[in-house]
Amino acid sequence: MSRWLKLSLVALGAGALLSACGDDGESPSESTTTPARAEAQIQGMNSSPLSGTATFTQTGDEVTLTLTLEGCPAGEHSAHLHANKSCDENGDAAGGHWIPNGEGLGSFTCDASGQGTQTITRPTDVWTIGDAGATDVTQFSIVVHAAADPDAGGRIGCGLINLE
Ligand SMILES: [Cu+2]
Repeated sequence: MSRWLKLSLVALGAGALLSACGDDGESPSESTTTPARAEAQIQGMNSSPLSGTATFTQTGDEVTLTLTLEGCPAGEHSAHLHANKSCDENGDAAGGHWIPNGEGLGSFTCDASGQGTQTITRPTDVWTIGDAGATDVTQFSIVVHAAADPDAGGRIGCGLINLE
């Protein structure tokens, strides 16, 4: 979080410098805005004690997802972006995968203390944050499964991806 803040401040500083040096020829351009950020609070589904956070941050032309879980059954799990932005009905309302047969976030392991993390980076061709385009992750949900891919098993966690 503090690293993010630092980066943002640096970006702001650079922006200020640029505008200070530039002549005002270029209208208030798309002001190389503060990089977008989105977050999902993962809640346990189907009586799982799982909880956690999925954070998407954009740096340049890449978006990085950091998934941090607690209360996660020890062993291998998988997660995906699902097409519907809903976690109703124990996560079933999230529907199928966004991008059929795709947008798996890989398999990862939760340790004996119930903690697990996964970090994935995709180019902005695939993921964007809050631009309302077809690749905008804030129109989806993230679902954590009981087992690893490809037979991911039941839905033990779900969160709605919201713009921060
Ligand atoms: Cu899934």
